[in-house]
Amino acid sequence: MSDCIFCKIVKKDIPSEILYEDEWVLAFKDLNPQAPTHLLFIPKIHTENFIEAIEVPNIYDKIFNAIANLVKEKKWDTNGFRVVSNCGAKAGQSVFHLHFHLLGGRELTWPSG
Ligand code: DGP
Repeated sequence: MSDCIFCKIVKKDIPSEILYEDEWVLAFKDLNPQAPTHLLFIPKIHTENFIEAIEVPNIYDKIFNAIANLVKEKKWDTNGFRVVSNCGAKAGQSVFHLHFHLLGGRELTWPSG
């Protein structure tokens, strides 16, 4: 989508700090980090949210494998990180291209607000 900021990041029209990339998935640092580790994992194909993305074959396998592999590769502490996707404006979604936040590196409270 031409006006989608994450599509522009995929195309490298907007710079980002990329930590992982394959044919389907991109992971980069969140511009407004809420924890010492705060990455966004997105499908390269544009899909709006967690529900719309069910139309994209195997997309969750690809994203969740990318998350787990990166955590393992970076040797990040596996005791205390969170993966979350805000679905819809009422849940705090502000960019309407599916993304999963990976948050870690500090104590995380629950429930979230
Ligand atoms: P959400 O509120 O769940 O839709 O999360 C969107 C996140 O995207 C938010 O934490 C900030 C981040 N973000 C927005 N624009 C940019 C950008 O241009 N670059 C990067 N790296 N992150 C962005």
